[in-house]
Amino acid sequence: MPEKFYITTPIYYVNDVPHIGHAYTTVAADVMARYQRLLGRDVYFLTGTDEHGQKVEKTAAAKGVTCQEFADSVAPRFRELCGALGASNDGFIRTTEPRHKEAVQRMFTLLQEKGAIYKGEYEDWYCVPCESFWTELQLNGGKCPDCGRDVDKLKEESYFFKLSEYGDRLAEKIESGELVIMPESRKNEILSFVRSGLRDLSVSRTSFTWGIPVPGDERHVIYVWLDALTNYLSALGWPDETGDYAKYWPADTHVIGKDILRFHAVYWPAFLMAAGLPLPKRIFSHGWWTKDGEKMSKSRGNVVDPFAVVADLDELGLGADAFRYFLLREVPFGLDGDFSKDAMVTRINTDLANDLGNLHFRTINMIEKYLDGEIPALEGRELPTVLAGNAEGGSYDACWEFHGLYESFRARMDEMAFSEALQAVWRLISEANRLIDHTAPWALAKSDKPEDRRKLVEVLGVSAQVLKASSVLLHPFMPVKTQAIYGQLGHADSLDAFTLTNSNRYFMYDPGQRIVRGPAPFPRIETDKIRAKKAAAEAAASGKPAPVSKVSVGRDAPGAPEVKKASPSPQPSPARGEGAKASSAPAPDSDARIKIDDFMKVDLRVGRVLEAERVPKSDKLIKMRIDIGAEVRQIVGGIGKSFGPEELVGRTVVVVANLRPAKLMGIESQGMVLAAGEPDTLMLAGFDADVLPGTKVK
Ligand code: ME8
Repeated sequence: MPEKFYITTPIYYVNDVPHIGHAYTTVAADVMARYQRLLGRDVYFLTGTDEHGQKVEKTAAAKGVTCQEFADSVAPRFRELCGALGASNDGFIRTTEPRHKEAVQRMFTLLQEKGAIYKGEYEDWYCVPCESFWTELQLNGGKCPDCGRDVDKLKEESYFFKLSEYGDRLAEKIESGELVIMPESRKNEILSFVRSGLRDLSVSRTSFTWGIPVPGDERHVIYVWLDALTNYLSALGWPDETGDYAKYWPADTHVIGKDILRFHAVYWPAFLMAAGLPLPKRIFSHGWWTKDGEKMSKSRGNVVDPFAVVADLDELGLGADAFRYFLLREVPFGLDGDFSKDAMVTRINTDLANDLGNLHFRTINMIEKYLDGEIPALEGRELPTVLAGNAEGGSYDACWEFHGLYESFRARMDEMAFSEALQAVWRLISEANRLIDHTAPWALAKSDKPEDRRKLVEVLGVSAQVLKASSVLLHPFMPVKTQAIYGQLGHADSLDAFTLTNSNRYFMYDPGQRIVRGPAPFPRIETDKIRAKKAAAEAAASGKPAPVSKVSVGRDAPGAPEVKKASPSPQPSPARGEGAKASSAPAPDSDARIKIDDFMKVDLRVGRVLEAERVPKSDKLIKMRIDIGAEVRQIVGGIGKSFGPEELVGRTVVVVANLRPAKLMGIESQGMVLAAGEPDTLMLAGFDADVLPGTKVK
């Protein structure tokens, strides 16, 4: 029998539409659920909607609909959010469902039977939006300490839960680790709150009606938090203690935002203790997202709509996976983060399009081109010793330590340190890319020496293994894209059913496995193009002429005399003075010599080739996108007889950055790449160590 794993998100209030905060919790819980499935566990992943309470009652009244109608209109949006984000939830609970109402009423009577609830009178300060009572001392300048709004003095008959009796036991359980609260700082916060003394808690209301009635005393509705928290049980069929409840309770992890920690880490375990039910094992409280440095709110109008973000990314061929990756990579889980589109684009372009995208592109293309599409099996060779002795600079040995990677990835994932777990995989991806740079398989492929052939096979075999390892380990984060990469490595099985066991073996290939070519998984986001397109669309809508975009400035100017500058045949390097063309270089004392000032006019920059593709109907021209630090240039070069696109991607080159743009076969070239030699034996100018793109060459 596999071990079980029960994970939950909070149930979201229908009073609000889904926003990035909800998306964040759902994605984090989904990644954990998928990771646990990868480990072979029997997972139950629950999410849902919280539909009772005074706020819902007020909103529904304002809209002139019944509370149920209002809830019915909003709840499906949260269900759709799961779909849009690729969440793999096994259950979705709504608190207006009969199964939930029955469970909440049973919880209430059970607490009464155990003597944990008594009737009394309540008088305190009440915050309507937060649905919380506050003592005089807790108020912040007379306002609600949570939301800062006005509070009202309320007195009402109420049922109370004897929370004050559970403080010591609760603190013990938290201290002993029986109930884990993460991160550590949050645990300390809760411990000091518990130790400061707990007051009995009002668990019923008579001031509104939209809730679950107290059994036998229907003037009271059950406190919305007792109602809401019970969803974690009702979704498993409790009070029936067989079936899913027997299988999955207690929860292994409740994922929540820091705003609702106290309800989960104090009230919920106290209710469960009083009811004689087992406590959840772990509560992880994550941080808060702001937008461009500001708190998100409807009134500010800066709420990030996750549906819109996913739709935009879908249009770019990236889908929800890129959003999921960004959310969990950008901010260490547990800390606060700030959302901006620029940060998201940078993250996606750097990590996904460049690093992982390059490894994918080069591996697939080179195996196809040099090894006839067959993935090397590297059979009988131990991973850690593959290529031993061929290391240059000793940096890429780490590449083979799948075992080490697996251990550190697991350790990070187990503690929900998603960003760090991703960084562990990215170290491997970078090592593999560096390995390709150092060993230059495109050069090895041209050699007749048997040791070069062996090296070629090993480099590409290892690249394929790294790509496979990455697609498996990253599957919980990017389920769609990793499946696509995995499929291109010739696997027909679903990664959803893949089980990781503690062995290196599954990253190895058996002979005969073949590449199945497919589209690039992570197209680069061209912000310039998007802006231009948007401006054109806006202009079209307003009937005005489209503004000249940054991308198109001066490009298509008719008659611009610059064809020569972006000549498809780069000039030979004067420094080397080799070859037929070099012999036509001016004599040293000729008047044609230039002054240093003239040379300094040429802006030479270090560039890194991000993408490369052949220009259709040309055997010579290659269109590249080259990162030159401040921007990405499209450059068309006449180097196609010497290099294939896969040999160029990832290469560091020298770019003439201040040439006027020119068109080659109708395609704009915004600079020139330096190379030397004849068209079919060109060598690219480069450096003997890594240099950052954008660095000036002088
Ligand atoms: O609190 N950044 O529901 P809710 C990060 N119904 N996460 C955020 C966020 C932000 N800016 N805003 C919201 C409730 N969240 C109750 C829960 S559970 C028994 C009842 C996330 O719709 C975060 O997970 O207000 C937070 O805990 C949750 O949404 C609150 O959702």
